[in-house]
Amino acid sequence: SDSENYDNTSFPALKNDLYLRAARGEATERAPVWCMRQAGRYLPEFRAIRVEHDFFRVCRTPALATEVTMQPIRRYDGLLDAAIIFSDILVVPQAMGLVVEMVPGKGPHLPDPLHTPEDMQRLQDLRKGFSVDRELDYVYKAITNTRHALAGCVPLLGFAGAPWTLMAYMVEGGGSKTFALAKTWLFKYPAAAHELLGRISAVVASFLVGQVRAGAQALQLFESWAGELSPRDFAEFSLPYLARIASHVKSHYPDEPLTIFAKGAHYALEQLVQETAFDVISLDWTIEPAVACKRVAAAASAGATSRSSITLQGNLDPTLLFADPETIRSRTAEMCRGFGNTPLIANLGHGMMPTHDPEHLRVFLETIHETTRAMRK
Ligand code: 1CP
Repeated sequence: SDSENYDNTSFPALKNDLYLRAARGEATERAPVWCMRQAGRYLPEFRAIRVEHDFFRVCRTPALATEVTMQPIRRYDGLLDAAIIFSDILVVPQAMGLVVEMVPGKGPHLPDPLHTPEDMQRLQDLRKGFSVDRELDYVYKAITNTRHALAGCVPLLGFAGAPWTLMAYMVEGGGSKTFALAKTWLFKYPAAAHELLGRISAVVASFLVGQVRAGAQALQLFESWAGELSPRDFAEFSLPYLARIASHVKSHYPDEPLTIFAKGAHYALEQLVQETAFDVISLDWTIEPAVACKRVAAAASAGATSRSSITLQGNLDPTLLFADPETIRSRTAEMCRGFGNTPLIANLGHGMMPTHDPEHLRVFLETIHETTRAMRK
């Protein structure tokens, strides 16, 4: 039954809509739960696939991307409330013309990054015939195929990297401790930085619209390196692009739930509520749930376009999954209580790590189910 199906005009009916209802701010009988990087190297079944196939080969082969996306859904049978399509945020810089390699045990490596603004000439240009839909069609095919494989058991999430985070990789050539090169661009070549961020934004916006067309039932934008920016620079170099992308997607698909994960930027919670169209704000673990709930509620009612609700997502420190099961249970329950009655999509505050024990993730998932069900009785 691993035959491929790229028909995006009719999909199996959705059986578990907890994630979608929570994202819309509706009351649910328990909080839905999923985990960033829920497919990946902490799973032996994923490592087995990676022994035989290069990372981007998996992304580009719909049958393999579907298989890897399904692995955590199968293993945690009934415990996960969403699947996230297997891909990477670096597929966008790759589509824009940069070489991206995935170095085992290290992460993404761009051998020829953007050194100066002149290097932007090497990038594919939407004004000169570059087609996002053609270059990234393999992601759309993986999404459509996975929607059929899921058979409606949980919704499928699409995603993309946010402009500042993608720019950071495109200038640094990989991960970084200080992001000195990428931040130097912001301060030394602000006009070129804005041009680059604008060009990335246009690609990301159209990529996200294409993912919805292909079958993604909700989307998450990852601004993973937001916390490297000062609040002032986040306001200049990140927030306007996040807002632009969200309104572009909403102009095509007003009902599509959108999540923003701006890691390290909880100083900007109010701005995210008041100045963007995201439905869900994903929190890292450096803010207390109760504090986030209070601030977000206040911002929502005080905003110019006061919003009926904001859903929060998060936010257990992923490192807690290295603790013993009792500690995982008590700290997860504590987290759930911290969110109180605020619409919640339970998650970690960042992704799963390769050294996590899959059974410890199970403890987290079970605790979310039990605790939030009991809280809502
Ligand atoms: O469940 C899933 O695994 C979904 C697919 C997924 C997603 C949503 C992968 C697979 N990567 C991502 C997003 C992603 N990729 C982000 C945003 C989320 C986050 O902040 O964690 C970022 C920053 C990346 C870049 C990236 N890709 C890194 C981080 C490196 C750094 O700078 O610290 C790494 C290690 C990768 C490789 C990667 N992507 C995904 C997997 C499973 C892996 C492991 C690589 C391998 O198998 O060799």
